[in-house]
Amino acid sequence: MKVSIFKFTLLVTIIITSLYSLHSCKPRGAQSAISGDAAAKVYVAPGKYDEFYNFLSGGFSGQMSVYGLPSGRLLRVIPVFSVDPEKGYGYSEETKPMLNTSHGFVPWDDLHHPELSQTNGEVDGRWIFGNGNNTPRIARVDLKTFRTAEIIEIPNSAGNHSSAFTTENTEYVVAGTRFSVPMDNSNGDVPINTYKQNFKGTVSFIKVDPKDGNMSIAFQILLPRVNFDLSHAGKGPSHGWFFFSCYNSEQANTLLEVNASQRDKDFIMAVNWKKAEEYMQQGKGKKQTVRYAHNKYDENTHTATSTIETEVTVLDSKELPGLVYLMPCPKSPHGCDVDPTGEYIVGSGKLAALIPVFSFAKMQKAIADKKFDGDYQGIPVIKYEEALYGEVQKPGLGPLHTEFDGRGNAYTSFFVSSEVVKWNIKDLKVLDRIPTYYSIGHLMIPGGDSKKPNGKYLVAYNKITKDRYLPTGPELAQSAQLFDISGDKMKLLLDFPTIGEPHYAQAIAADLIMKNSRKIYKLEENTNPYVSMGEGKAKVERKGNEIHVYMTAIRSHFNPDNIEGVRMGDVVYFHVTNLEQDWDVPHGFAIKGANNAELLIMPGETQTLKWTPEKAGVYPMYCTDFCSALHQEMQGYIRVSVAGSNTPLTFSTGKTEPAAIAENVLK
Ligand code: K7E
Ligand code: CUA
Repeated sequence: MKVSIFKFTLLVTIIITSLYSLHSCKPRGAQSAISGDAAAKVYVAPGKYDEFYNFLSGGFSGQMSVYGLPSGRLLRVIPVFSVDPEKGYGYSEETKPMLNTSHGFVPWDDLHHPELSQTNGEVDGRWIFGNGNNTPRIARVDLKTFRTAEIIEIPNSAGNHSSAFTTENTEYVVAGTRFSVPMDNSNGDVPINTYKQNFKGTVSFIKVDPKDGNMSIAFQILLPRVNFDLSHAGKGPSHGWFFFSCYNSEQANTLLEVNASQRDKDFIMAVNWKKAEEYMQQGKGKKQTVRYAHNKYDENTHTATSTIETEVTVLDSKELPGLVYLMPCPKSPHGCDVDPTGEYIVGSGKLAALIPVFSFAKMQKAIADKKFDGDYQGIPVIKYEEALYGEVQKPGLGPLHTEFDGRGNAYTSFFVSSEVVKWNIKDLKVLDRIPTYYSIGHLMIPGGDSKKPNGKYLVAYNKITKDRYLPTGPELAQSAQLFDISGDKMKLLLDFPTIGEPHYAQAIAADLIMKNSRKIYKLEENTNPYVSMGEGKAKVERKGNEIHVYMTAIRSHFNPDNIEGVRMGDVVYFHVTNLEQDWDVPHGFAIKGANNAELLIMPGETQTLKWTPEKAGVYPMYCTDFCSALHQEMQGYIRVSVAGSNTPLTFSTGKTEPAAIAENVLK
């Protein structure tokens, strides 16, 4: 047994290594492959706007980054699952609750798949969702503000990878567990090798409120113990269904590299979520006690709240006929992509030498005619040929993901052979192929997983950069590559470096977002309990050993900017309100020695920095964002006295003698 495992590993290693080495040296003609007019096609003149917003996941950075296309210019990094000292996200008192989980404050995650909200199967520019792959979560980013508005944790799950994909009217976004695990409400203290007795899989459907985007877990489906990898919703005729790729149907709990690559086929799982809704209405869901965090950011209080929820409703796929079916799919499927018509479902087996394309209509007929090949852990398995539309033969090596151009063509990324392959969905013929530098993961066409792709550009997100840029030590930025796909042949236009490790990305026409983009927060709508509505409202208050500084910031001073009477043992809260009402005039706030980041406060907003001084002395504070010609003058001091001192609590701006003395200390 041991010997055969090692032989197998060796074989795989030899294959992968030899394939990889083919592509780790620069292919000849890499430069000449770029045509002379490429530069003109990506040139966006100074002051002109890009045509598309491109939202990239940051992978292990936990953030999303926003680039313009076709220029490849970086426009913004949106903090989602990771703290961001640049913006004070996760450092200010107002934003800390966004990163709360059932495990407490988690300052990081691994974000893989951004997905834009859709209306009638088209991207609509309201929100973009993203998955937390480590501590399972889904985030919703509001595209009016480019800020994370909500994060919901997923119970009974570990490694939320097949997420955050949406249905055609954003009825649901989904989450599927990458790892099968013991359920949260069961005793998890079991031997790992009792996987087959004690571990289970789940997928979760998260309802999205069409008015405000608020998320809630509608139901979870209890499933066979496999690993759920990726997913996509049906659309058009297949609306009402959701498709998930699964690997490890071998149910291995160790050395998956070998042990989960034994079977010839794993599965694409088809979930009838309309049926699930019916079962929910019939009361077939079972309530389970769980714990998960649900965090929301309020735009008027500029404050996040975190609530721990304690219940989830579970539908057991084994007991509820018609809810879930499996389609065999060769071999270790990764991507699971549905074409714009909703009829074709493309599975990409990482170790398969072909791409299977399933037909939704055939799948429905097979179900009606009960063309099953028995069951797998109690779930009916549809016969492969009965659901199969056809196979793309010899497309390349290591297929991962597929996007569509809306003209009947599919584009699949091949990690091992490091290329994008264009093929026709109807006749399954390969039409074109183009190398990527190097080892592409995801690829993206604007709207490429929706009903209406914009088939002008394709971007490849590559895993390995090697010699594409100036060397920067052992680690290099990941590399994206922009291709023109408007003609018969794909053409490379541009390379651009990216942040973190982008997995999936999405793009949308700029005008769908620009017109709604928010410029300021209106001061009169600010309901933060610690707001100072004007300079006259600035004050300092003592509450026991807490000092609350109600501070204002306006070009180019803070009010107050001299504070005395803080004592050792006090905890100081700076509640800074930016009184500006002009676009693009944030003020920053930082104080010497704070074990924290800065605040970066938008016009009309209030944010709070918590500071515990560690010894008596005078501490400078200043504005960190260059806001005016006298930005450098935007500074002040806080005096901290020894514990028990009787220095009165005073505060002022522009007075050499402290004028205002806090009332509760005067008496
Ligand atoms: Cu292929 Cu997380 Cu979408 Cu990466 S996954 S590439
Ligand atoms: Cu305010 Cu610089």
